[in-house]
Amino acid sequence: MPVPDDGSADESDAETDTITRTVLGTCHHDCPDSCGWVVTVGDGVATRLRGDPGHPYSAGELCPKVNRLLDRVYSPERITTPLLRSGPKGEGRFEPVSWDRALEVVGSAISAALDRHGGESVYSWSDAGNQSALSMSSMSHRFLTRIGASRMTDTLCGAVAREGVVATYGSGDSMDPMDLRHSRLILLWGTNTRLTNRHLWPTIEAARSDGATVVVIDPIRTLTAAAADRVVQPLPGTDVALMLSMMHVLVRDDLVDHDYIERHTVGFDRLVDRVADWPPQRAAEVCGIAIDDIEWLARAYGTIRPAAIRTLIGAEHRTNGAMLFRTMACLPLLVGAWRDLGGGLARSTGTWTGAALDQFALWGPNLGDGRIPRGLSMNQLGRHLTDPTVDPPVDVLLAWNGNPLVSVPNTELTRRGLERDDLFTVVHEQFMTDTARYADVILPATTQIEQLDVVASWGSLYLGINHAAIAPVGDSVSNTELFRRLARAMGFDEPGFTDTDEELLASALGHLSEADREVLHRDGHLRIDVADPLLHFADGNFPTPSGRAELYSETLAAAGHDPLPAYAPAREGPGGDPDLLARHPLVLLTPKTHARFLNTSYSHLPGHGDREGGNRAELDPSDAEERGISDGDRVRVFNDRGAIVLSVRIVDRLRPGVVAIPFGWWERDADGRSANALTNDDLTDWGGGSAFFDTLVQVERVDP
Ligand SMILES: Nc1nc2c(c(=O)[nH]1)N[C@H]1C(S)=C(S)[C@@H](COP(=O)(O)OP(=O)(O)OC[C@H]3O[C@@H](n4cnc5c(=O)[nH]c(N)nc54)[C@H](O)[C@@H]3O)O[C@H]1N2
Ligand SMILES: Nc1nc2c(c(=O)[nH]1)N[C@H]1C(S)=C(S)[C@@H](COP(=O)(O)OP(=O)(O)OC[C@H]3O[C@@H](n4cnc5c(=O)[nH]c(N)nc54)[C@H](O)[C@@H]3O)O[C@H]1N2
Ligand code: SF4
Ligand SMILES: [Mo]
Repeated sequence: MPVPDDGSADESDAETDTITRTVLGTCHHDCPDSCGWVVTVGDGVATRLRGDPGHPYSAGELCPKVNRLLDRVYSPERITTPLLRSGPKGEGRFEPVSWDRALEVVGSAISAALDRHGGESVYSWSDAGNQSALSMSSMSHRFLTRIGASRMTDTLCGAVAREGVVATYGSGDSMDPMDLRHSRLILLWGTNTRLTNRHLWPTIEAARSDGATVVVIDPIRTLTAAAADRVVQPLPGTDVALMLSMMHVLVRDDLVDHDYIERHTVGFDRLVDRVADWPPQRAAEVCGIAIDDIEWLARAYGTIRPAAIRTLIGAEHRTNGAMLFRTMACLPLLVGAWRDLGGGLARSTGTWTGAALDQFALWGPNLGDGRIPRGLSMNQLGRHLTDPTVDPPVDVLLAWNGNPLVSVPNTELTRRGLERDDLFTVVHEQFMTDTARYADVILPATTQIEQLDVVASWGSLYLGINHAAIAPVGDSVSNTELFRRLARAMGFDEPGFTDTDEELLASALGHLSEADREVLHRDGHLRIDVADPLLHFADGNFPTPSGRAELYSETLAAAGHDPLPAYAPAREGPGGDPDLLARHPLVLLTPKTHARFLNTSYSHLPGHGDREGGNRAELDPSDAEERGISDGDRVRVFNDRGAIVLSVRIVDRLRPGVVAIPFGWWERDADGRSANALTNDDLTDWGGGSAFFDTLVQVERVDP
C-alpha cells in the first residue's frame, strides 16, 4: 500500500468493518531512546500504539511505560478542562471553567505583575516532560521574551555531563552509541542501560557475543550490573579518585598511547605528576573498593581494543559532577581509544541531532525590548520563590512540561514558595500532579499523539517526526497552543504569535534538504548527516583554544577550577563535613529505578505504580541491623532539610553507608513527602546542574 507524505496509511479492519488509519509518531519522553511508534486510529479514536518495526534504533519495541500509553491518553484521571482553585493551595480542590474565563484570570494576573514589578516578576519553569522541539521551546520562548520574563537558567539534566566533557575536548561530541557494536571492552560508567536506555542493550549484547567484556561502575548493583561481566561498586561521588588511580596504573605500566598523546593533547607531563600521588592503594581507600579491582580495570582499559566508556546522566548529579565527566573524558585520550571504531566516549548525541534543527527559527524574531532579563536557576526554584532578596519577587509562576514539586531538589522549600498567598501559579498539565495541586489555575495539556512535532534524540543519531493521530482530548491544548492563547489574552498581535504548528515545524526543519524532509515525513525518522562510520577524534581536531584535547586546561584555571583532574570529597558525602556525617552518616541516592516509570510520570497510573511495589527506602543489611530495623518496618529518613516516613526494604544491591529511595513517586505515595524532600539543592561545580545525589541522611525506625 502506498504511504502518503505524512506517514499515515489507510487500511480496513475486517473484524469491525471500520476504516482504520496508521500514523507514525515518536516518543516524547525525556529518554535517550526516542522510539518510533505507529498509532492505529479508527473513528477518531486511537486503538493501538506499537513500536515502529521500521525504526532502525528502537526496531519495533517500546517499553513497559509506553506500551500502555493509550491508557494514559484516555485515563479517567486526565485533566480535560481548565480548572480554577476553590480551596487552599495544595489541597487540590478546583472548579472547571471555560478557556475564556481561565485566560481572563491568567491574563489579568500577568498584567498585574507586569504593572507592579515588571516582566521579571514572571518566571516560567519548564522541563522536558515533552522533549519534542516545538513543545520544549518555540512559542513559549516568543511569549516569554515578549513580556521580558525572568529567564530560566541551568538544567536538572545533561548540561553538567556535557560541560565536563567540553572542558577536555572543546565540544560535547561523543561516539555514536551504536558503534559499541564494535567494542571489545565496554565500561558502563554511572549509567543503568538496561533500565534507562534499554534499546542500546541489544547492541551491547551483540558486541558481547563477539567477545566484548562489559563492566559496570556504579555504587548500586543495578539491573545492568546484574547482567555485567564485572561490577565495581565505588562509594558514591568518589569516581574521580578511581579514575586518577587508573591513570596512575596506565602511566606506571606504560599502557598509554604516546603517539596519540603527543599529537593530540596538552598537559600530559603535568597530569603524570598529578597521578603520581594516586597509587591504587589511595583510591581503594577513598572509593571503598579492592586494590585488585583498580589494577584489573586499568589493565583491561590499557590493553583491550577497541575500548569504549558509555555514560549518560546519573553521575553528574553531584557537587563535583562536571569534574567527574572532565576526568572521564581524559581516559580515552591516554590510551588512544578514539583511534578505533568502537573506541572512545559515548554519551549524549543531542549535540548533533539538536543541531540538525533550526532552533533560532523556532524562537522567531526577537520580540523583547533589547534587555536581557535576569536568570533564575530552575534547580533552585524554592530559593527563588522564598528568598526575600529576590528583587523583583516572583509574582507569577508558569509551570509546564514538568512536575517541579517532585523533580526539583529541596521540596520543602519549593512547597513553602508555592504556598505563598501572593504568588499566582499557573500549571499546564495532563494530570493532577503534586505541583498542579498548588496551582491557582490549571490548564489542560495534550499528549504526544494529539499534536504535531519533531524529536531530536539524545541516544541515537535519528530525528523522529511525530504526526498527530487524534484530536486533542477534551479542551486540552499543546504547549505551542498554550502560549498562542496566552499571547492573545495579553493582546499581543505580532505575527510571530500566529504561526501554526505546521509553520513552526517547517521552520524547525529549515536546515534539512528537501529530500531529507521527505524521508523524515515518509519514514518517520531520519539519520542526521554525520559521517558513517563516525571516527570522531581519531585524528584529534579538538575544538579547544589549544587545538588539542586539554589534559591541563587554562580555561578551567581561569575560571577558578583545578586545571588538572582533581578529586575533592563533597561536603555531603563520604569524606565530607565531619559534623554533618556524625548526624547524618548515610549517603542518599534517588536514581531512576522502575521500568514502569519515566521520571515522575506514571507512578499514579494503574499498571505502573501498583506494579512497582510502592515507595520505599532501601537499606543494606548492616546499616539496618545497626539501627534495629527489619525488612518491612516503617522508617523515618531525615536530615536538616526534611523527613519522609516510608517502609523499608533490606536489599543486597547497595553497600554499607548508602540508602536509596527510587525517584518518581509522588507525595501521596508516602506520608505526604517525596524523595526530593531530602535532597541537596546546591549547584554543581560548573555546568549549572544540581548536586542532589550528594545528600546525607539518617534513618531511624518508627514505632508502629
Ligand atoms: N525507566 C526509566 N528510564 C529512564 C528514566 C526513568 O525515569 N525511567 N529517566 C530518563 C532520564 S530523564 C534520564 S536523565 C536518563 C538517566 O539515565 P542514567 O544516567 O543511565 O540513569 P540514572 O539513574 O540517572 O543514573 C545512572 C546510575 O548512576 C549511578 N550513580 C549515582 N551516583 C554515581 C556516582 O557517583 N558514580 C557512579 N559511577 N555512578 C553513580 C546511579 O546509582 C544510577 O544507577 O534515564 C532516562 N530513562
Ligand atoms: N531525586 C531526584 N530528582 C531528580 C532526578 C533523579 O534521578 N533523582 N532526575 C532529574 C532528571 S534527570 C530529570 S530529567 C527531571 C525530570 O523532571 P520532570 O521533567 O519534572 O519530570 P517528568 O516526570 O518527566 O515530568 C513530566 C510532566 O510533564 C507532563 N507533560 C508531559 N507532556 C507534556 C506536554 O506536552 N505539555 C505539558 N504542559 N506537560 C506535559 C507530564 O504529565 C508530567 O507530569 O527530574 C530530575 N530530578
Ligand atoms: S520512554 Fe524511552 S524506551 Fe519508552 S518508548 Fe519512550 S523513548 Fe522508548
Ligand atoms: Mo533526565
